[in-house]
Amino acid sequence: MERTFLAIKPDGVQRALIGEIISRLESKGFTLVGLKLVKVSRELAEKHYDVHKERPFFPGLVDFITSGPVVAMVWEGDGVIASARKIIGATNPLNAEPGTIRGDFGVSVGRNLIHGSDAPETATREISLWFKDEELVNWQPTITPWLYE
Ligand code: RTP
Ligand code: MG
Repeated sequence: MERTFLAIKPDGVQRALIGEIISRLESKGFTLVGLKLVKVSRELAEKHYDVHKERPFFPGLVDFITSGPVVAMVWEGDGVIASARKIIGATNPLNAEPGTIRGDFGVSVGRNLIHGSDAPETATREISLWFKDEELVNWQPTITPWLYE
């Protein structure tokens, strides 16, 4: 089954939205297979956002991601990469639909609460960047037959 990397950014942690955010993914029917609270190093932040390193917002983004604890997660399920991006909503919370995490809780692009991998290749890369193999748990919830045919 497909896996994605999601991270609740320092603003989501500071605003006490960890439970709310996890709850949305959990009740959708996705399975949490990796979870930890991380004080992100500059090296990890720069690697994670490597694709944006030439962009003007890159230094501020790295400062922000390293400014406080981040909740790093791996979620599993059919189509979880694209579906999690929908649940998260558009990058700028002012453009994100109500009902999405960013649409319901955010007002600014630089404080958009959560990261989600945007494609299978980035999901694979980000999962291995943030987690060791032994930190991921292979399990299936007993409700699986009630989620999938
Ligand atoms: P993310 O990678 O954090 O999940 O966000 P995303 O895919 O929706 O957006 P992306 O284009 O990958 O941008 C990464 C993060 O950079 C910040 N950003 N700031 N000031 C700006 O114009 C600007 N543009 C992007 C955002 O925090 C965005 O989440
Ligand atoms: Mg992105």
